Amino acid sequence: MKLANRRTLVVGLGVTGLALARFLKKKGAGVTVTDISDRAALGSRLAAARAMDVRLELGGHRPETFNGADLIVLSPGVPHTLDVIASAQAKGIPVMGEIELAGRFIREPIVAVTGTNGKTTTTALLGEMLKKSGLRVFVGGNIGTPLIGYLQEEKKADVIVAEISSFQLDTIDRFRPKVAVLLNISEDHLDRYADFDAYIRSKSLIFKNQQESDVAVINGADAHIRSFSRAIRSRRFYFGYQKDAATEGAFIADREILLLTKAGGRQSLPLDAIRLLGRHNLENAAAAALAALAAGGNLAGILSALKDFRGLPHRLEHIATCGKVRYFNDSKSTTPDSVVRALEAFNEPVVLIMGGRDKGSSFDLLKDPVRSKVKHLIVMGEAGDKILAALDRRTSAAAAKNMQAAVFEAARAAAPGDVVLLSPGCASFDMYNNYAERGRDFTEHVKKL
Ligand code: UMA
Repeated sequence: MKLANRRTLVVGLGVTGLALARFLKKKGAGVTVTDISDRAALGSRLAAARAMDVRLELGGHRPETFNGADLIVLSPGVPHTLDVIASAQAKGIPVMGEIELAGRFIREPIVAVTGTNGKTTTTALLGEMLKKSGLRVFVGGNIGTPLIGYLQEEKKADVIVAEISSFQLDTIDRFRPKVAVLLNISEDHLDRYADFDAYIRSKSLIFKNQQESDVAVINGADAHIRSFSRAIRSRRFYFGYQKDAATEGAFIADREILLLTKAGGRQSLPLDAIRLLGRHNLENAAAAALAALAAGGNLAGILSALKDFRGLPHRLEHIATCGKVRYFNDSKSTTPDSVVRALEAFNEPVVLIMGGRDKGSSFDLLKDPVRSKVKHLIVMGEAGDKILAALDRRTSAAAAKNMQAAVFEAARAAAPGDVVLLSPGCASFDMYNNYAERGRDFTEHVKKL
């Protein structure tokens, strides 16, 4: 793909936009970066872009700029359905996302991980498994380091592990991962997609360009994934709790994860080697192990990574024990389904803090788990009333105006032996810049107890 002297337009000046501008400049392209935000909101990203000597068009997107480009590259947070983009595309101007552009230049095999929940944990764990198997690994994508950044690195990798979001999949064309992992699908981002089916279609795109020689790692019990899995061309490995003798994959049993292949191969990972909490994390571990084997990892490396991996911040993170009450920060939980998974990790009574900005999901699936596990529910943020309306009226519940009040109320309601869990099931943007800020706020108030 020739980029030298082409007029390229980067849309969005976040971490992706900056990495794109750097890459395109190095390739000799003319680069304009446009962002809907104004200078004041862009802060240090503006200074970084200025240092790169690119044309900047801020505070809005001008149709003339889009129509005058030879190539438009989108950041994941920019909906590809924007009028300015659609009309440039209608004029024949190529439009692609960062992942597609990176995929055109990366020569190493890519292992791509997607799913509604668990993709960051699985990506990080998989990266460790491959590293401990002796491979040189680059880990990037939605996890925080744009994939295109790999092309600027001096050090070359044997394999690329990429967390891929549905937003990133929406703008692929030829992107073809050697191994593609789809963990699960539940309602999410319904504020950006027309409906749930459109979101499912977006997730299925991870397999779109795979061929027979590639590998798909799929959740065998997920009905949404099953609805299209027969159409996948690559070799399918299933993971989950249901053992199916006819399939290759990972079966989670009482004491071990069994890795089974059609050729009769049978390897075992003892569950007591896994430090992560919750059933969902056993699924993540099983998926990561299968993907690691498919990408050239070995059992010793997989086991060693499982033994060392203690999870990521803001994901069922044990932050303190106070008065024999254990406090967990699960701020990364931004969907109702992830709250259900977090609750499954505990046998103790839970005081649950939920709420934030609603992404259009239904909270109905929380009714039974909350009734059986939650002794007191505290809601906060914009979605508070919607959550309460979806739950059993008999649930003991209160509303809190901010995190400090929520933590105070949780400490009051909890008895020795209970768990206090922040698992919001919503986005954070009504009160915070991101989920990490929300998790840190929770942690600070808990530490003050
Ligand atoms: N913008 C426009 N026009 C628009 C919309 C946005 O110019 O119509 C601008 C914004 O003003 C902002 C910039 O775009 O300045 C931000 O771009 P971005 O939202 O793509 O953010 P990045 O900083 O580039 O981060 C993105 C991912 N963000 C999103 O998908 C929303 C990061 O995932 C990812 O880590 C990073 O690229 C590197 O790949 C974050 C995320 O929340 C963690 N992802 C979602 C999730 O996990 O659920 C999908």
